[in-house]
Amino acid sequence: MPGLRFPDGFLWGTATAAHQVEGGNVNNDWWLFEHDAAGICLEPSGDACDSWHRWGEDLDIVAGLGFGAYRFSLEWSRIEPEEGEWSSSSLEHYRAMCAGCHERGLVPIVTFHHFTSPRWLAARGGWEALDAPERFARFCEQAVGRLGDLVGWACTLNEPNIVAMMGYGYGIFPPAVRDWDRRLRVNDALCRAHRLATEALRSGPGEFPVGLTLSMNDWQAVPGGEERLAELRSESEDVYLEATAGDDFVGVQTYSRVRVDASGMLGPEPGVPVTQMGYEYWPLALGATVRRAAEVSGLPVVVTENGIGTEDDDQRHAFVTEALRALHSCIEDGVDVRGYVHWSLLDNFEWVLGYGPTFGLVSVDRETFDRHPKPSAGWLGSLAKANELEVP
Ligand code: GCO
Repeated sequence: MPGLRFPDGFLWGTATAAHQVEGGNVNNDWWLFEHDAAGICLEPSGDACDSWHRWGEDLDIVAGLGFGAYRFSLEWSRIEPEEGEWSSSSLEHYRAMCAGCHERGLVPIVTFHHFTSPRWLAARGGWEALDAPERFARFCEQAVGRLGDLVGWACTLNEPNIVAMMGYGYGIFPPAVRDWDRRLRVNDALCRAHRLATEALRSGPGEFPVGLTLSMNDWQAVPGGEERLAELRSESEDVYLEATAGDDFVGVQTYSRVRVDASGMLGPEPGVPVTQMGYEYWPLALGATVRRAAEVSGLPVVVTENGIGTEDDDQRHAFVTEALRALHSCIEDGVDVRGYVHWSLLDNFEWVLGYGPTFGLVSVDRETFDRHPKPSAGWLGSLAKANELEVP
């Protein structure tokens, strides 16, 4: 049977994030949070995947598998270790990563903030500091000044909705605040940070698409849950989708669906398998969120994260196959989808849960840091190279 072909020039990549793979990120709010004796982190990030030193090996794997893009993030606390103090060597490190992508035929998709903030900003109130958006924009200006000519795509903020919800609403990310009003105010601060950062990135060297990435769920109301669903989705997604006005794309990051009744979010439906994260196994969610992001924002969409925490690589293969079929259906219906970036390249530090959940196409020996591609890595890389999904 003919396969499902994706548009010419479709971007196929895989993703990581600085704090989850580099190791030794001691100068940010997450390092402090991980070492809080009264905290909830199962284990510290420690050396992570030692990608601060092994990034060349990572890029070799990405290119060797057949992908055309690599998404990674800059660690703000390395580049600006103290307020207004800039590390030239850290900027050169990330410039070498961008150049290394180009040398291997990979488009660098650079995320400027992936959950972690410098200790000095956290000490001043984090995203509640009145000038936090301006400090972030200044960091983006400094970074793009050194990297802009090599950036392929730029993501200003990774999942700002999660930063606000988990850090200021549920209190399970730094600064562990549980105050819904403060969470809503941080939404506004992050939307402003995105706007100022976008201006800074566009003012620097280089020409590249700019957008934010958003954690999006396939929201489904059980009878009577419609109004509550609209409320929850509005404060966690729509407020950010509306802030993308004028952007070049919106990054959609989807893992599952969420059912809602009149009182709020429901747990997994009995009988539906769940993944290592406790999410329902729901690959079709990607089609729903891509359609909604395009509809609300009116922008081209890049899937900047999709994947599954599972120890069963065959399940990962099946999950991604169904997610890509749903994505292809969006494209057939006219949705402007520019790429698919799989989360993640490596099994890595999954925040509060530590190294338990395994999202990687490649496993990493926790002692030697040796990389071991799983069968799904070769399958997805070959699919990327062919730009076609074989239909079983
Ligand atoms: C997120 C982050 C990633 C996670 C991934 C799996 O969406 O939370 O972008 O850092 O590791 O989503 O949970």
